[in-house]
Parts: sequence; structure tokens; C-alpha cells
Amino acid sequence: MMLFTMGIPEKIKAIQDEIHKTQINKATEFHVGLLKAKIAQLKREMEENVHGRTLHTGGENAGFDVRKAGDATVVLIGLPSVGKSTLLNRLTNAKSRVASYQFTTLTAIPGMMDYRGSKIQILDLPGIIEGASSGKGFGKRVLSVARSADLVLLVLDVFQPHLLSVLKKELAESGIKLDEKPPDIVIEKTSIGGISVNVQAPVKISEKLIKEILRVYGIHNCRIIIRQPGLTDDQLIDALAGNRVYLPSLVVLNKIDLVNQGFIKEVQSKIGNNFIPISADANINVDALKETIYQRLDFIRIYMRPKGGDTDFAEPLIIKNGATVNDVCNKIHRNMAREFRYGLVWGKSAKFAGQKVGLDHQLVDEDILTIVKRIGAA
Ligand SMILES: Nc1nc2c(ncn2[C@@H]2O[C@H](COP(=O)(O)OP(=O)(O)OP(=O)(O)O)[C@@H](O)[C@H]2O)c(=O)[nH]1
Ligand SMILES: [Mg+2]
Repeated sequence: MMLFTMGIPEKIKAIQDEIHKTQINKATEFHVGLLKAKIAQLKREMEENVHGRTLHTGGENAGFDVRKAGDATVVLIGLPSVGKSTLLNRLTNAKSRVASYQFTTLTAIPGMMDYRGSKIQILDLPGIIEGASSGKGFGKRVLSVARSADLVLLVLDVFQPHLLSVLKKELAESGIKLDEKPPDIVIEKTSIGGISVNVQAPVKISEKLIKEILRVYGIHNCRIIIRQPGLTDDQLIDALAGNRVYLPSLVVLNKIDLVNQGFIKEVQSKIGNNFIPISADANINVDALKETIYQRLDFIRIYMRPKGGDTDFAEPLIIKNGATVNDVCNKIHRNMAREFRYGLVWGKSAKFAGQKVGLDHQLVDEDILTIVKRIGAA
């Protein structure tokens, strides 16, 4: 390979071709792992170039201009004409254009779904096609919006369920990891001493490859602590690339009004049974989908009690599981955390009723919270 005379995309292509040619086995896994790290590094370099340029040209790779709103944001990702806009219109009060030709939707269209006291923003997006992550169609912009979502709905046409792999591939290529946790790795950079590897769980990657991959990323001195059981070369590369996001997903199989039960069984044999069959157009099973979206977003409800007043049980504050008092403050008002003096908590997260807590106290579902502001704060 004459890598030094090529542009970055050509280099990536050449390395990808080499991986495809290589049979992966014990003897070649080191070589292939290293090639994968090189590709990831080159892609990062390319992204940096692109971002540098868009500052001057007006941002063709930035996302669509749409503001996040509500308690959480869900994006609809699917190929053209699978029924994303029909679904948005069914779930929310929005009126996104629906038509039988491809690429009807040309930008991000928001709608709000009110469900069990929560407000869930749903974003309809243009369809993506194979190659989206490298810039085909509106791919880059769609994927850029998806990065900031709380949940990804992968929408499939009942007659093309196998295209699920295309969606997953394009998301993965753009650094969006579905239903995975970030690998448990800690890297402490040092100035001398080379690379010391501390593996605390059985992993699927040799110490030699770990060191080589680190070097591809320009790290020559560090202490790396790996607690992730079964760590793979891909996961290590994800951790080093640093631009990955980890999001939950749901698979939706649309247009089931066109088939019978037997057909859906066949689909299960192809893509497993981890999907929600619906018809957005004929309104079949849409309520079950709403409930699943709500569950998957993993909300908790916090009942606010004004100082010396009555608890508001009618309209809980809806926030993501794991939220702290600080998160609640930020949700109520931009300046609230600054005006905060202390909180009082009743419920499962409190050691005793009315426990005094600080901003970093983690709340649980159905806690009651009073926020006491600093004297002088409005
Ligand atoms: N039979 C049937 N047709 C549907 C269903 N949902 C959508 N359609 C039809 O499928 C076609 C495409 O629907 P859209 O909602 O525009 O699809 P889209 O995914 O938003 O398409 P793009 O914006 O081009 O990506 C339209 O003719 C819809 O009427 C469904 O549940 N059943
Ligand atoms: Mg559409």
C-alpha cells in the first residue's frame, strides 16, 4: 500500500479492503485489530478536518436546526418510505408530510407526545440509506441529530426487516452505540515509563495489541486499567476515539396491516423477536409502542413540595432515572442551582423523612423534594 500518497478516504478504503481480504483467526487477529484502530484514527482526523472547514462554509455537516424540548427526545431513524412521518403524526400533534415516494421529509420535524404526565419530544427525520455515515443523502445531518437523542427508534418496513442491519451499521459508523454501556477502562497518562497494562477481568485482546492500539492513538506512556470483562479490540478503540455516544434503542416494525400473523412469525425468524409490530397508518398497537417508549426512557417522578406548603402530587416533575437534586434545579430554572441553599427529601432516597440534602443527592422515583433557596435569592 502506498498510503503516504493517498487522501484520508482512500487510505481508509485501502485498509478496509485489506481487512476484508484477511481471514480472521488467532494468527491474524493482532494485525486486524491494529488495522481497525488505524481506520478509527483516520476517521477522527477526517472529522476534525471537516469540522474545521464547516466553520467557514456554513455547516453542511452540522445537524438540522431543531431545539430539544420536553422531558426527553426520541428520534425516528429508518430508510425512506418506511412510515416515519406517518408514525410521528400518529404519536403526536404534528403534521409531517406523508407521501408514497422516497425522501418526502427533508428536514427534522418535531412533535410532542404527552404520555402519563411526561412530555416526550419525537423528531421525524429524512430517511437514511446505506452510506449515510459517509455522507450519502442527508445522512450526516440525520446522524448528527440522532447523537443528541435520549432514545433511537429504528423504524422498519414489514417487507424489509433485514435492513435493520443497515441502520445499525450506519449508526455504529457514526459513533452511535446502541444498547451498550461504555467500556469500563481508565487511562492515566504518564510522562515516562512506557505503557503499563493492568487487566482486572478476562479480556478478548492481548496485551501486545492493547499497547499497539494505544500507540496508534499517540499514547506511549500511560497506566491503563481494564475492568471490562470480555473487552474486545473494538471496545478499546471506542474508548480511545472519545466521540462515541451510548443510546438505548427500540425496533419498530411498521405496516403490519399489510400482512398476517404467519408473516410476522417469519420476520421473527429473521431478526429475532425484539421488535414492536405496529401499523402507524391503521393505528394498530400504537398504544403499546407509546408505553414501551415511556418505559425505555426510564423516567422517575419527583413530587415538589414548596417550603411550608403542600406537595404537588398531581403534576410530578419528570426526569431521567439517576438524576440528582442539581438536575432537578436545572430543569426548574436556569438559575435555580445558584440560588440553592439545601434540599429536604421524603421518600426512598432519604435516610429519614425530611432529610437535608445537597445538590449531588441522587433521587429515586416518587421522592418528595423541597428546595430551600439562599436568603436574598428571588
Ligand atoms: N399500509 C400502510 N402504509 C403505510 C403505513 N405507514 C405509512 N404508510 C405509507 O407509506 C408511505 C410512506 O410513508 P411516510 O410516512 O411518508 O414515510 P417516511 O418514512 O416518512 O418517508 P421519507 O420521509 O421519504 O423518509 C406513504 O404512502 C404512507 O401512507 C402503514 O402502517 N401501513
Ligand atoms: Mg418522512
